[in-house]
Amino acid sequence: MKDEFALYGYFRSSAAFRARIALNLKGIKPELCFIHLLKDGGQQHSAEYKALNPLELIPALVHDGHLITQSLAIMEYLDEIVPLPPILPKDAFGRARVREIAYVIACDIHPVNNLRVNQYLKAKFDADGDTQVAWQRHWIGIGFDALEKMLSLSKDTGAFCHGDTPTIADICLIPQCANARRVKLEIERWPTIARIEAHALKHPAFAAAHPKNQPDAE
Ligand SMILES: N[C@@H](CCC(=O)N[C@@H](CS)C(=O)NCC(=O)O)C(=O)O
Repeated sequence: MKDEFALYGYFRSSAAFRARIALNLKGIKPELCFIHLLKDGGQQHSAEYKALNPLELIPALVHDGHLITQSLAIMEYLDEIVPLPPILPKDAFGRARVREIAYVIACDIHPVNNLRVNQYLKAKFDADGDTQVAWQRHWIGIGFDALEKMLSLSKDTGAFCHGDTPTIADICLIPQCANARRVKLEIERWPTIARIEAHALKHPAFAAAHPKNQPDAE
């Protein structure tokens, strides 16, 4: 294995933010390929990018010529090829719990708020910017209300979502908090989430992956 990694991403993309955190935690420095989601009608729709990734979404990770899409698959792949530090707990219950939290975000909250969903709301239903923001606040709010209960009521919640070290749950949660802040939700409404976010952002792997610290940040 030559161990050459390339990450296709965009500074503001929360799914790419997830991939960046996981790569940082594993000590992998990929070549960064920037796909601007708004320029040129969305570079994710360019012929060149579509040829690489037919999903027309980011992130995409290329490792020694192998393409891996879907941030959750990327995280689990990285955990398999670089086991330390682990981002999944050792026990089956723990793994189920962190996947549960990660999936609330990656499967329930994030997809309905994606750029292409907002673009469709505008194109088909004439939803203006304020309506799109209200839509996002609604779905993030419902998801975070549930997550706050799940996290605050569990004895397994520690400094991070599960214990005191970062897992895929935190890797999904922190980028979703950034999205929540973009639509002016006050994270303090959810004290456990706010506490975990503040703690995680002090971790170098999370801080370095933050949108504001990316070379393509605007
Ligand atoms: N389930 C995918 C979601 C990927 C995704 O939706 N990425 C967004 C950015 S966060 C995107 O590329 N959006 C482009 C668009 O909607 O056209 C994953 O977890 O990787």
